Amino acid sequence: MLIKAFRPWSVKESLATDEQIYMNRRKFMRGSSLLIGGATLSLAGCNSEVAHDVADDMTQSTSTSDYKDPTMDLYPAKRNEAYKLERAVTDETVNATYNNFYEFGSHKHISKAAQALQTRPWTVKIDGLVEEEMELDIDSLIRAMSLEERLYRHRCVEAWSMTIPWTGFAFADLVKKAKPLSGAKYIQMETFQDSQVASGQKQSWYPWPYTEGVSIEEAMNELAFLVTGAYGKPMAKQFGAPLRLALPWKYGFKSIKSIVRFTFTDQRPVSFWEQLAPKEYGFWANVNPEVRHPRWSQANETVLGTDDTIPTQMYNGYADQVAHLYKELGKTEILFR
Ligand SMILES: Nc1nc2c(c(=O)[nH]1)N[C@H]1C(S)=C(S)[C@@H](COP(=O)(O)O)O[C@H]1N2
Ligand SMILES: [Mo]
Repeated sequence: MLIKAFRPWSVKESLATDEQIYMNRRKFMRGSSLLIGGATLSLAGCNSEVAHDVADDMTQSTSTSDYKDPTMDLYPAKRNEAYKLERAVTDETVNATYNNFYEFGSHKHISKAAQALQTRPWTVKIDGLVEEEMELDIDSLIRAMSLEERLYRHRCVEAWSMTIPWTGFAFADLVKKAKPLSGAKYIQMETFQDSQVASGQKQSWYPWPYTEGVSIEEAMNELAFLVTGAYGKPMAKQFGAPLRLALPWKYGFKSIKSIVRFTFTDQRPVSFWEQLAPKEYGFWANVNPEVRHPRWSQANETVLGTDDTIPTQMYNGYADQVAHLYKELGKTEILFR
C-alpha cells in the first residue's frame, strides 16, 4: 500500500537521481581529476548499495519520535501565523520516510539508516570573517534562540514538493550572534563527516562533506530559517537533526542538513552539488518554473502524499519576500544558477 502511495513521484525520481548523476559524474571525471584523486568505483558496487538500503527500508519503522532529545521541553513552539499556507501539511509519515540525505544513501529511503547519526554531543563552529570565532554547544545555541513554528513549502529540484511545519529560529539571529566583519559577503555551511555512521560518505567520488552557501543578504532575509524541529517536536534525524537550513524559495538541495560549521567569507562558496554538476546545480538555485533543469521541466511539481501535480510558482511562491534580492541578476540563466 505504501508502494502505491509512492508511485506518482517515484516516476519523477527515476528521472532525476543516481544513474544520471552517476553517468554525469563519470563524464566529469574524464575531464578532471581535481576532486576525486585516486578513487576507484564500480557501477555494480553502487547498485548493490542501493539494493541494500531499499531492503532496509522495507523493515523500517516510520516513527520519528523514539529518540529522547534534551530540548524536548521547547516543543511545540508557538506558530508564527505570518507563514500560513494554502496547501495542506504533508503527512508526517510520508515526509519522514521519503528523504534526500546522500550521507545515508543516494535514494529516498534512508530514514532507518539515518538513525545511526549521534546528534549529541554536537558542536557548531562559527569561523572565517567574524569578530571572534566560536564553538557552540547545540543545546546552548538552541536555548539562546527564540524558537517558532512556520509552515513552509519545500520544492526539490527533482520536481516533487511538500509542506512542512518546521520549528526553528531566524538565520538572521545567528548572523548577528556571529558578528561578521565588513568584508564578509557569503556564508558557507558544512554537514558532519563520519563515514562510520554515514555509509554514503564511503562513496569517495562525492566531494564530502556536503556544503552549501548563501549570500549574507539571503541569510538575513526573513524567510531564511535554521530548523531544529518538525511536526511540533525536535526534528527526526532523517530531516537533518539537530540543525538544518530551510530556504523555501530555493530548490531543496540548498537546505543543508546536520550543520556543524558556518564560515563567513568574501568568496562565493562552491557547493557539493555545484562541484558535481555545475551546469545543473548553480549557486542561486531559486525556484523558477520558466527555466528547465537541463534534463527535465521545472514547470510543475508532484505533491508528496497526494496524486496531485500542480504548477510551480516563481520563487516557490515567495516572490514578495525575496524577488528584490535578485533584481540585479539576468532573468533566466541567473535565476536558476
Ligand atoms: N547534508 C545534506 N543536506 C541535504 C541533502 C543531502 O543529501 N545531504 N539533500 C538536499 C536535498 S536535494 C533536499 S530535497 C532536501 C531534502 O530534505 P528532506 O529529506 O527533509 O525532504 O535536503 C537537502 N539537504
Ligand atoms: Mo532535492
